[in-house]
Amino acid sequence: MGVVNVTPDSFSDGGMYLDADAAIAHGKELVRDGADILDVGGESTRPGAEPVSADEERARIEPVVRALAAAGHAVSIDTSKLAVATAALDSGASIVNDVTALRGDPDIGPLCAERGAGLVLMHMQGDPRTMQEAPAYDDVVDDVKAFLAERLGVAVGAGVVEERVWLDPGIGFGKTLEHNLELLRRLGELRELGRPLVVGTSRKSFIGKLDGSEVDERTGGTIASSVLAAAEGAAVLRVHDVAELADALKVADAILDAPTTPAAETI
Ligand code: PMM
Repeated sequence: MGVVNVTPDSFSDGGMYLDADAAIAHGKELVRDGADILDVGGESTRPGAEPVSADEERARIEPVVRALAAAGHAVSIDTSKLAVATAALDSGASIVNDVTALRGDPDIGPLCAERGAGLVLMHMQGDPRTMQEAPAYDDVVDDVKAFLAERLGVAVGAGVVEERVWLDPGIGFGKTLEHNLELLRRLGELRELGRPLVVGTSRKSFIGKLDGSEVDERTGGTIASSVLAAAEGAAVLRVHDVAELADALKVADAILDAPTTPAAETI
């Protein structure tokens, strides 16, 4: 899953693709690099980010989703707002990536059910403005697992077909360095939920805490964490550096003599 942020302030690539044409060209490049899905987002979820209005978010993403879907690419919309999700599905997106797991706008559940859309449910403790202040868990893996099981139940209760739901531990969303490492180390336990796992470590600050890198220098840490997540059973890796990860996965697959991630059409 390649990231296409149409935002002025995402922590990793904010401002680079705010212009729709630049975002569309970037999405197409990610597909050439090996992305199976393009995750288009119009609101930054970085720690401390200010929310944007639905109208603004919609205006940012609509032309980008429309052009990329029209070019035949699978598009997910990274949003927690019903109006934005609706506009994206109307424009050809086929997956809603909701980092609030239906807590921001519960009507996204029935929307996905009605449209037959895929739905990514992600764990987050707190909200982006405050989530890194004092993250705390009894056992981070057990707590995230219980949360995802509960939200999967909510989605299915809203009519979403279980087979269309993917689950994400939300690396960096209300987690300390140790929480992130523990989740990645014990990712296999989340597979017991029976749904494909999405993992997004790309350029996140826990990498900088480990190797001292700035946000634009985190490709190595992104690749290491993503390949290990794949080896632990992640089905979808959400990254900015698609070409580098695609190469790394080819090598990992050859060594393990098995595909680390399943073919997109089988997920
Ligand atoms: N991370 C970000 C945004 N959306 N969605 C999912 N499902 N999982 C993630 O880990 C995730 C996400 C933050 O990264 P960005 O600001 O680079 O987009």
